Amino acid sequence: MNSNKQILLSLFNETHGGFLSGQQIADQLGCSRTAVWKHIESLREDGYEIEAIRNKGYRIVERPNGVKEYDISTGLDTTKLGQNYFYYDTVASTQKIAHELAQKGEPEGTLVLADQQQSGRGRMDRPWFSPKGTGIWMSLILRPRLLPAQTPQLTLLTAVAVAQAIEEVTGITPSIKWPNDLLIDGKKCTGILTELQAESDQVRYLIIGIGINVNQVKEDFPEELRTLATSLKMIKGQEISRAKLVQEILKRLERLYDIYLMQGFKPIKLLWESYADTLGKIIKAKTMHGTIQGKAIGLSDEGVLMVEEINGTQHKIYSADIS
Ligand code: BT5
Repeated sequence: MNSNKQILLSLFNETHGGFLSGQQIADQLGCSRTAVWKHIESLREDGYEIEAIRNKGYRIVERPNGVKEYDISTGLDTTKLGQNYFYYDTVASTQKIAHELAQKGEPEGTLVLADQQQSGRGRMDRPWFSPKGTGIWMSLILRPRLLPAQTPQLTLLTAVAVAQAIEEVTGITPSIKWPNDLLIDGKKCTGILTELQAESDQVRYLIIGIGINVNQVKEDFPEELRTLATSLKMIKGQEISRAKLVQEILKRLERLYDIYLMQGFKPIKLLWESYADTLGKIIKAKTMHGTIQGKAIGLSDEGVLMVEEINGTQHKIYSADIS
């Protein structure tokens, strides 16, 4: 990380889109006016459009839609999540890297994010399409003191945090399809993949993978996904800042995670239900042990989906594909 660049971006942030004079920058960075000019040029090379006006100074007109370290850390409002950050241009899967880092002892809250994944994956090793520069492909390490059986609750918690963040940044309200999809207009814009390492009665660590289609247009998706998938830009009709969305997700996740650790799943369950698309509907749940058809009647207090067959038999669904 270039810390001068980060300080400079923080200074610009504080002006809320206003001008900074060359002298102000030089004073704050403790450098010469020539060095200021070099820092400005370096930001321009990173894709920042910067206006320079004599007697006024410099102003950021347009930011690149980057997710590098200083894009995420500048203005990040968390104490833990995302404070330890690993950025990559291209990886096979951020899940794989997060597992390696967790095994090496990286702390809770460590974030791995890539601009592109070449073998992004979903549940049961299904492929997750993760093209360059347009989405958010990230994995977060958590180390909660939980029983392995409680961890599906964190998938639901994550879905709420991402839904809240999307709402805050774009004004669009997604719905949650149990357990791990966020839909807009019935199409998938986000998938969540929770993986864990555990002893029999204690979680060692959890990796929460989040994939969000942010700025793709329809033609960016392969043919087989065009009827199933959507992006925030396709819905909103304008480019969305990925960094802002990542920051908002981390902030929301941290708040909900703290509430969860102190108060348990109940408050999260209520929030989840307010976004739920699945509840009250007749669904087909394809589980590892067969297919169950019935009405989705609610979530249990542990976060398990309750389905009632037409003959009144109730089932607890721990993991399934829902249609
Ligand atoms: C998921 O699986 O929805 C979890 C996806 C998690 C992806 C993140 S990205 C960061 C981290 N690193 C990884 O390698 N993974 C995580 P599942 O419910 O199994 O859904 C997979 C299915 O979604 C596929 O079979 C496709 O039908 C569909 N799909 C694939 N790519 C998609 C995309 N970009 N947008 C919408 N749907 C997609």
